Amino acid sequence: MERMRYQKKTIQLLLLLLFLWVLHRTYHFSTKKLQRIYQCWSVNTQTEELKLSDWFFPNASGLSNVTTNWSAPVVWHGTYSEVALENYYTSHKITVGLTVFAVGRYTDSYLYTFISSANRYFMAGQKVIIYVLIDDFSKMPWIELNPLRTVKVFEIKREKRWQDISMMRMKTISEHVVDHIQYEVDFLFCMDVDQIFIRKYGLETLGESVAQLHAHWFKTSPTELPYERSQLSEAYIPIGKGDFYYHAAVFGGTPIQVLNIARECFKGILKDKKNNIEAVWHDESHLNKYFFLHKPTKILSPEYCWDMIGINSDIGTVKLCWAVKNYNYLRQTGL
Ligand code: 5GW
Ligand code: MN
Repeated sequence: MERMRYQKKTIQLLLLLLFLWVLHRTYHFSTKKLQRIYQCWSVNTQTEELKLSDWFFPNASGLSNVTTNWSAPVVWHGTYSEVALENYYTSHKITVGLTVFAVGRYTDSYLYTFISSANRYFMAGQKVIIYVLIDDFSKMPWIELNPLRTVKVFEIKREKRWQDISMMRMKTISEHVVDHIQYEVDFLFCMDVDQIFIRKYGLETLGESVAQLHAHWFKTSPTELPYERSQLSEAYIPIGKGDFYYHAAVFGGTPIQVLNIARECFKGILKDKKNNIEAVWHDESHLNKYFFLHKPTKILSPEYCWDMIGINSDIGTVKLCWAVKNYNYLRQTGL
């Protein structure tokens, strides 16, 4: 009798474990998901959603054209209230992701400065996960991180053609967003490694889908922009069409939007490859086509990705700048 009861209990326990296992397989629990469910429940008790007018002041800067014709803000230094943004995000905790690729000689030349400057300036005060996609694990530099920062390193295959290194990023990014990034962060940026953060790159840059004005083309009229002009390419934009020329060195948004950007760009790249075409500026041409068809909800001024070689009176406060190619000595000077 006693033995039978014991067996019954064991079976019940096994069934319970099986049930939990099936539940876990089906729903793939993650703390981020549970947090989201909790946020949905508690949405009525929390303060309201952040409105554009709470933090964005287009007239404050004395600049013109800081709102696009589809009502997206073009964020320049001086157009936003850091205090309003920080107040809001104090009660709405977020995690921000940042992907960066380092392949071949770019690892030695740029990765250390990119990560250590991001550690200091990228989303200072917020939780950050930096995703490093590298072709050689052994080249990963040792960097001491500040609190709230995590680095996750993934090994990727090295492409033979240099054009493919930057184009295949789109495929790799989408795979990683699907596999794990979507469960880990609220916003995601994807950046080139050959850049250095030199000031706070903050909450004002976050949005559903974020595009970066290219430092060399932000004053050029649309007809002159270096879009892909061959009708045979998926990246084709007719002369006279197009809004801005965006730089592929920085783009971002929510993980789902980034997934869409990366997937669509990669689709275009593949289709062109099948037709033996390569767009004039590779992945950047396809990114420009994507943002032509799906307007970004936020645009960053060239201060957020500036080429220091150019002198320009419009550029006041540079946050991120292009690294000089082969700028290796910064590593020794310890920036
Ligand atoms: C090397 C030579 C030509 C083009 C690309 C590469 C290259 C790019 C490389 O050897 N290793 C590498 O990791 N990349 C990744 O692709 C870096 O994250 C780099 O920032 C990104 C885009 O390539 P860039 O920075 O050379 O492109 P541009 O448009 O800034 O010159
Ligand atoms: Mn670059």
